[in-house]
Amino acid sequence: MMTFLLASNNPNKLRECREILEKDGIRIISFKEAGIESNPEENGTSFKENAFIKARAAMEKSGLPALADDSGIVVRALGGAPGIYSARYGGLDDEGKQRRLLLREMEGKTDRAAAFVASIACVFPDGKELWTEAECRGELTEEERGTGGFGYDPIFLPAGFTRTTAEMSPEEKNAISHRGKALRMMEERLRAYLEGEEK
Ligand code: ITT
Repeated sequence: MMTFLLASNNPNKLRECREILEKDGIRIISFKEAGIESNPEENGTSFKENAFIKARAAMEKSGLPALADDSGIVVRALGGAPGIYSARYGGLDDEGKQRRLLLREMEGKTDRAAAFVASIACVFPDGKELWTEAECRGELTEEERGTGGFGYDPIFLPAGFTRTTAEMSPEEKNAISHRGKALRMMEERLRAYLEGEEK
């Protein structure tokens, strides 16, 4: 059994990471289950830097291999905003208010291209570090649709689909999402690394 601490305070990320990774001997535990708290300042300038800040802090506090997800939505017509600031877009901490602000900022814009990005860092107590990143391209809707998922899902339409990620089942979203893709790549890297270690 491989146990990883998920360095996240976002319950929706914890749920999705479990849905995607927990099989074939991989187990994810939360901060609560590990009995620690960690909320380092995410002062990096990229998704990658922030993912490593969170994973390293959690590994140091717990002594466990730690996985972190830093993610967000990148909107072309807004020069890449909200990007790494997605969780506190406009200084707002309410996901509904963030979505309404984003739709307002996009009013009248014909270029609605957007992408979700997920950067996954894994840090082991022996200092080994692994990293993967993936995106899910699509566009912003004009209004909210669906009640599944979290964050910006009700206003994100993945390319080639007619439903938002909030109108999809968890399985459908995970099959195409930024987080699903990046975590499946991480799983391959982890298994290869751990197999190599045993030899
Ligand atoms: P942790 O840092 O504790 O993991 P967080 O929510 O603050 O939690 P981030 O800084 O990585 O995490 O911000 C990610 C934000 O991007 C998240 O709060 C959502 O607003 C948005 N986001 C990321 N993935 C998403 C998804 O799959 N669906 C909808 N919105 C998403």
